[in-house]
Amino acid sequence: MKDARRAEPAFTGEGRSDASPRTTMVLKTLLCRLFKKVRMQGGEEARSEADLAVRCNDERRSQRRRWAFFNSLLGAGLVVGAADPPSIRLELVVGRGLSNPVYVTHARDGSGRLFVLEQQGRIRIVAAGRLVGAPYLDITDRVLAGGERGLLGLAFHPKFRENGRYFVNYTRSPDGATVVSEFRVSADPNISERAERVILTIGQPYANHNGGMIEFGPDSYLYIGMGDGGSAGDPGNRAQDRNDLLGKMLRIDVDRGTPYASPSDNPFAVSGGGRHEIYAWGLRNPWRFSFDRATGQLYVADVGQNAWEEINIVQRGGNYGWRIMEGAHCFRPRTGCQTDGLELPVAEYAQELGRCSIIGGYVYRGRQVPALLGSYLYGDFCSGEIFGLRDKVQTLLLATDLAISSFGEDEAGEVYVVGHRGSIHKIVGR
Ligand SMILES: [Ca+2]
Ligand SMILES: [Ca+2]
Repeated sequence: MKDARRAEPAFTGEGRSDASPRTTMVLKTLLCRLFKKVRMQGGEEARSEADLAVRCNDERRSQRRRWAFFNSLLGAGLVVGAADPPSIRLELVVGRGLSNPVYVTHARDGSGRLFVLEQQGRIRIVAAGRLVGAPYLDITDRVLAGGERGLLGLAFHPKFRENGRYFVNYTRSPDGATVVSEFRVSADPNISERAERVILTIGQPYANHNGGMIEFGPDSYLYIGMGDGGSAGDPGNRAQDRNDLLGKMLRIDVDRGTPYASPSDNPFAVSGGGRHEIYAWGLRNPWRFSFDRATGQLYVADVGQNAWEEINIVQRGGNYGWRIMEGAHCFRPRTGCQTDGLELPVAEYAQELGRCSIIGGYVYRGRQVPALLGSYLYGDFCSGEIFGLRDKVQTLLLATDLAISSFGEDEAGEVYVVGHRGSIHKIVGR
């Protein structure tokens, strides 16, 4: 699998060109080691090969941070807006005991608990700042995990407190299809029933671009982000095909129908001309999306092919461009593409300086960092940077060493960052 070329699973999917960030990093590290060896022969104390590697990696990391900052100043896809950007830091919530976490959320039940998805197929609970030992749910036997596959999404019903219903999105073993299923809590609030009711199954032609996010909108309908199916460049042109559920934002009503109904104001629900579940289309891999809890606006971060990462405010019936466009640029054809009727992203940034894959987050509506109010927070999986978008201006807020797999909110609207190597962090002020 192409993903194996990476040091860790990425949520982008395809191989990059030969000048991929990974290749560039390896080259830089080799050059650094060579350079240091020459310096040592000139009198510096001799060190082991392993030590050289560590020192060069450290150097590379801090170089990347500096470049990220300069890049934000120079405006290569990113522009610094605020002269004095909000000062944030990460407070560690869970630092051990988690395996490949990919999401964190809350149950809308007033319990204050956080629910963490482990990619292999477990839901874990964090209560009063401590990771609960026994999983809330373990369906590792039903989940095909690795790369961009696994247990990818979790959404509690708006009336979970009364009905105990919640929903997950996972990659099914053994065939790799996407499944959206309903589960219920058991008599023990910290343990789920294992019986499931399958709501929707969507076949996947390739291992990557499975989307994964599910969330209830302010309209109480379930939104499902579907990737274009995978490979690279959307070979089947599925994102533009309104009769295919891949490459779409879907919206369904899980309180009516068997097993669901489509809201009558979905674009094709009444008029036809496409699948009735479709809400918006032309998406490549909407790995993470969220609703602004103040305005209800739907922010979708669409992962780019090999040049541009983008943020969209998605509206019903909109065509967000893929594979005709990548970000605000022609993709196929490379020049002179027909852009009539396509919705452009509200922001984009280039895949350079170690950036490879946007990880969508949340419009901040919490209380911990007043300076962030109204900013859309998001990050990059490869660079570990955390950005803020406000009034169309993107600002680098923090450079981290995390492989950021997701953001998440607690019930109060505080925002968390998920490190794929096994950590959960809360965004707080300095
Ligand atoms: Ca796929
Ligand atoms: Ca787009």
